[in-house]
Amino acid sequence: MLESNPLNRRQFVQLSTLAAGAALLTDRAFAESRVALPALPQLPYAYDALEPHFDARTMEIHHSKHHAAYVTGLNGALTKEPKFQMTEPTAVLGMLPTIEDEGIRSTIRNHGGGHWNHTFFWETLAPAEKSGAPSEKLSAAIVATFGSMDAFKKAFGEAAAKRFGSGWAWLILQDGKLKITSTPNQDNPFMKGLVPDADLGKPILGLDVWEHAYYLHYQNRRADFIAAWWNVVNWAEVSKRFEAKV
Ligand code: MN3
Repeated sequence: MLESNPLNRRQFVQLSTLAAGAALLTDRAFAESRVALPALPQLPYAYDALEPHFDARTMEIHHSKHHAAYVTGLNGALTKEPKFQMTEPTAVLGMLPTIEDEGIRSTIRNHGGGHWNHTFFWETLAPAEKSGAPSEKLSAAIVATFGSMDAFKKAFGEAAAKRFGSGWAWLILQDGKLKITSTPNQDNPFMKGLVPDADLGKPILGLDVWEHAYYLHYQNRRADFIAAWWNVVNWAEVSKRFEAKV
């Protein structure tokens, strides 16, 4: 009996302590071996850096409330679908049709799309004085495809204005060619098999035309918001995406 033998009892206690320590180490190693769940990215500029085109209050709510809610929703679904926890968000979105559970599929579509789209959006914005211009290669491709920079802006603006309700307008690369398209809700142009009336391709530039992106400052004037947005496009980043071509 352990209780009747101090030596054995001491050994037992030592062994138990070792076993408990080993279990904790295993748990920690297991937790660390997994890719961390997506987190809300920091913006590469201050909330007021895009004034007066994008006001600070809208930027703060858009990032710290709307985008944060997409991250929370996505992580809730990923916790229920452990096979995707090791996978990059872009790849998860490409695999949406393979997710059998409809509730999890639609949560990852909406919240994963929201997280991806907003992360992409923030990176393609810059303070007006740093907006710059498309690279020579991108500029040449825009002129070759749309006739001129103004014609491109007009066509993109029309796609953004025409998107009924909430959604996005996109400039994509499809088979190496530039194309303008638009998606509803938080869908995007690489959600294979899910966006029947949108062109699929690699997004180069995207504009959020959900009312939450502009309503505080522009109210119902979506056209004014679109016109203002051109002042804060990060053309260096957009050009980099175009030239990466993957
Ligand atoms: Mn948004």
